[in-house]
Amino acid sequence: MLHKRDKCLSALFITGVTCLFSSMAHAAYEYNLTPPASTLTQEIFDLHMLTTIVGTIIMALVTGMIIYALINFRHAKGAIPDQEFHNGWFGRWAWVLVPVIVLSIDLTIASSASSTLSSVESHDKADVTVKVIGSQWKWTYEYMDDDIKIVSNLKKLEPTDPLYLRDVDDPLVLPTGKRVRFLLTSSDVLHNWGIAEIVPKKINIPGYINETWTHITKEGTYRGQCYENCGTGHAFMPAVVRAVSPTEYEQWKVTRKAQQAQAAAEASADKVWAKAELMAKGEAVYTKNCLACHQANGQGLPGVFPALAGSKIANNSAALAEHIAIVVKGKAGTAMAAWGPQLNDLDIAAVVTYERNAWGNTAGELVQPKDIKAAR
Ligand code: HEC
Ligand SMILES: [Cu+2]
Repeated sequence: MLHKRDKCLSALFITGVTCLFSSMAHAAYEYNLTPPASTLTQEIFDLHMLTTIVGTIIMALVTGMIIYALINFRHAKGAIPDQEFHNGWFGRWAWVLVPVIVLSIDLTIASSASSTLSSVESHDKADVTVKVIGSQWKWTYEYMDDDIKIVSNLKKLEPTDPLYLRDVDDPLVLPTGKRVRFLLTSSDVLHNWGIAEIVPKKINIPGYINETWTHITKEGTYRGQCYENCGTGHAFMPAVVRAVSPTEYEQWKVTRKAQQAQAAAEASADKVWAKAELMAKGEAVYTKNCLACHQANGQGLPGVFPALAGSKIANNSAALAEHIAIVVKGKAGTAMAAWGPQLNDLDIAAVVTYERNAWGNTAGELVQPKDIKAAR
């Protein structure tokens, strides 16, 4: 017959084991870290596996010894504590052996960890350098050796879509098999860029450059997000990288540069645009850059972002200059950024025209690229 205390102990043990296994069942769909797709994240992954395995073995040994002792040396079985333990050879050497074992395990992990850490912090020469700029609430990527700039905005998807809040309109494109350096910074508040499969996250600090790197080993699309709570739109700035073969990357660069050159030529031509053209372009520019704050219906968010529908600037014929000025130069100390450096004359002319004619606004003017050029 079981002693009362033993009954208690076995009940506790069974509850513990049941809890452990039921929580494992819940997490069955995701046991481990995201599978790595770069040399650096592979190193980090291996270090994680090493520590997990060492930890698991130690846990199994210690738990096993405790359980063994609980069962075999229990009072009910008539066990008597060994008063002479410290006088035997094992009792004497245990005080030396235990720290030696612990230290050697520590040093195994530490040497691996310090070599991984020095890889993370390495500044070797890179084949491609990309400046990653965080801003509320999007990522801008500038290729430092090529005249290419990508603005990655959240792609609007239905909540039922598997990629809801995880996809962008224009992802960062990178080659596999090349060393890529990232220079991280921010144009407003703290952001934090990283993508688990290919690059550890690092913080984006305004006025400061942080550096990290990758060497992607597998083609594919990799997704991360902003990891620093950066305001109300924090959840709406996913980071997406499309990794392609070096040849495909070279082709992509050529096409991309041609597209950019065409857009720039279009924007700088002293062409007079018709209302329909400006409105269509303006809506696209608005959706991409302004909608996150001023909202699709132009109503903004009361108390945070002003409504543009019926606004005393956007819907007032006397305030056209003011409207252009706030879009080009922004408003210091508020979330309204200067769009002058980010958008070309045509984009700004189009979006201002759009705002003055959409959502029931009747200010009505058509703004042309030359008006923006004059206001810069
Ligand atoms: C990050 C949020 C944010 C984004 C994105 C943004 N704005 Fe604003 N905008 C603001 C805030 C905040 C103000 C109010 C500034 C102030 O206090 O006067 C503002 C003010 C304005 C105003 C003046 C409205 C009024 O009645 O006072 C206009 C016009 C405007 N924004 C146009 C734009 C355009 C065009 C874009 C896109 C190219 C844009 N905004 C993108 C936050 C934003
Ligand atoms: Cu952010």
